[in-house]
Amino acid sequence: MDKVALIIVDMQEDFCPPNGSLAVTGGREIVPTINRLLASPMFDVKVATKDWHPADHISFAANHPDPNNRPFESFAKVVNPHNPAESYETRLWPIHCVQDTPGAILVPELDISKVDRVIEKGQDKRVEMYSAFADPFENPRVAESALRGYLKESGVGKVYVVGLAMDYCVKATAVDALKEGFKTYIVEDATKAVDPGEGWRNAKAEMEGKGIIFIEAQGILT
Ligand code: VGL
Ligand code: ZN
Repeated sequence: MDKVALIIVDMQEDFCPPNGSLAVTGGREIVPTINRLLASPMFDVKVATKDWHPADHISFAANHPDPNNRPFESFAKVVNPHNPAESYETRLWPIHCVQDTPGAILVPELDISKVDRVIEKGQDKRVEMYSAFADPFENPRVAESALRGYLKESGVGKVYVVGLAMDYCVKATAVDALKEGFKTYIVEDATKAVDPGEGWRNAKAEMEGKGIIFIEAQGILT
């Protein structure tokens, strides 16, 4: 288990300025750094993930009947389809990353020729899914994931997580990676948060508290 993986989370048009519906400030600016990481010989396995929602996905404010629901601002109570006694509060978003739409493509500047595998997530309309480790029934967590198996079969012991967004899918993916037993790093100049400032600081403190290590790209690129 001495192999090293780079996990590139959701580098898609909808998460990037200038046209993304859920554009993360500075989201596009991290692509050159991610491409430098992709070119580095230090990574044995390189995976990119895509948020890949059906048009009727539960995370879109537009799909909730309450007319007061606003993207970014509102939260909704969502029932776990596998355990109706269990429900959770989830933040509502603009319509984003709908399957086979231009907003769902990986940004063309990303050097995907160096990516070994692309994993799609968020296909089940009934569940929000931030973690790339999750299968569609993950949130709340009730099942194992395809990414985990792929990384374990590849002999990976250490993962570096980059991409968008630091306080949502990057965080959830890193937290799950740690739970799965991988030594987990975040390359902090290769990720951006939906809520910079306090959102970033809180997410970083939470992750560091769990044992996720924050580093800068120059610290690992030779
Ligand atoms: C994400 C919000 C909604 C992410 C995905 O990739 O961080 N954020 N869907
Ligand atoms: Zn999403």
